[in-house]
Amino acid sequence: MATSAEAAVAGEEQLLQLLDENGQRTEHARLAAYVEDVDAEALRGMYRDMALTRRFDVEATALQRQGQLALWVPCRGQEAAQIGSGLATRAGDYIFPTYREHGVAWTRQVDFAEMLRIFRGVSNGGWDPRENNFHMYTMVLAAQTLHATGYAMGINQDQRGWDAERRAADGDAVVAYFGDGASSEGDVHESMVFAASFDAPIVFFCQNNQWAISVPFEVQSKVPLASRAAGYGFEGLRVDGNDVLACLAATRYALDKARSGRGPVLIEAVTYRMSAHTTADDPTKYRLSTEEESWAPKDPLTRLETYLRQSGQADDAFFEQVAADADEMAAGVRAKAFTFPDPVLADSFNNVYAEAHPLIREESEWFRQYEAGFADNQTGGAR
Ligand SMILES: Cc1ncc(C[n+]2csc(CCOP(=O)(O)OP(=O)(O)O)c2C)c(N)n1
Repeated sequence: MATSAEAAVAGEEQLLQLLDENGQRTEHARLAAYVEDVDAEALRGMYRDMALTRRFDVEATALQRQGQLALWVPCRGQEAAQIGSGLATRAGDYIFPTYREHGVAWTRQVDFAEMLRIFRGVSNGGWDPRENNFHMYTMVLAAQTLHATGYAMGINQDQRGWDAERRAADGDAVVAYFGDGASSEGDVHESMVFAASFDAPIVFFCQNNQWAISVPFEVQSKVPLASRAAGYGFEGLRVDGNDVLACLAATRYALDKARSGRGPVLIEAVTYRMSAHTTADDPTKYRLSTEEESWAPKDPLTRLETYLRQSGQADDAFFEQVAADADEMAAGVRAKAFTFPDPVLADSFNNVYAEAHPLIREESEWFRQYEAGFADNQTGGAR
């Protein structure tokens, strides 16, 4: 019989699933309890959230191609992992995203258009993280996992003296999102050691989309990422990341466990990045179209649509309405993006430190003089 390590190497660890790729419900004794309340309306809502996220992604990609955004980071294919996990959170929970979590942002009521500010280059952020407990995007891989663990340890301080029952009912938790590539960063390791040592209320949610730009998953890890959790002394779950119901159930379970003081959980959502890494990337240079095609039948939207139709929980009229709403949303996002004012350069200097700093003041003055040098040219004056 294979040892657990050998089984992990062979990728035999169980993939948790509630909705298979043919759109059929599957039984799962452990997860089922976490989606008992999900009725037809909730399922339609999840479909709608995924469809709007995909439509937003298409619109943002088009805006980048038209020169209106400096860059776009598509999330096509990862909608179930994002909507399922995002919907599992409570308002008081705090989310630390990477840079691709547009669907999670949507579940936290962050306005889609506001999310374009950073990619249009008019802001270093785009939204106020305190309004929705949804942190700024983090471009430095895995840095946010340290912030997230620190925040979760802070929650422990705030909730000191609370018993497990009160924590479960009223306690807060943290979700840290990162990718399979980021899992190779030392920051993730340090975050997990601290989180385990202090039973920090945190769920590490890794979207394993198989590629870290051009580096395949096999180079990041010899074992499924979920199995790494055991090395830190906490639980790891390997979930079908294209199954929105399984992602919802697994994240609800993990958040319950973490917030009630029973330690962190690592979720590895096995999914696929169907688009390019960013609009600056060309995946045809490093992966085969046959691989991309092999993931198409697992599409998270298609499988939920199949299930909703076959079980009579949604009809043509519903899907037509969602498509129309999505087009209307996309037009609104586009129109709003054009209204963003140009950034004030002085702010870039003023926002580096909370208080005045002599070096920044010096650099700011140098830049002011540098810019003033162009004024003569513009007015045609002599230099
Ligand atoms: C510390 C650091 N190293 C390298 C990079 C360059 N970089 C940007 S995205 C990326 C790949 C990330 O892959 P993964 O974590 O799997 O996330 P994905 O983009 O696939 O969602 C790399 C290497 C970076 N942003 N930060």
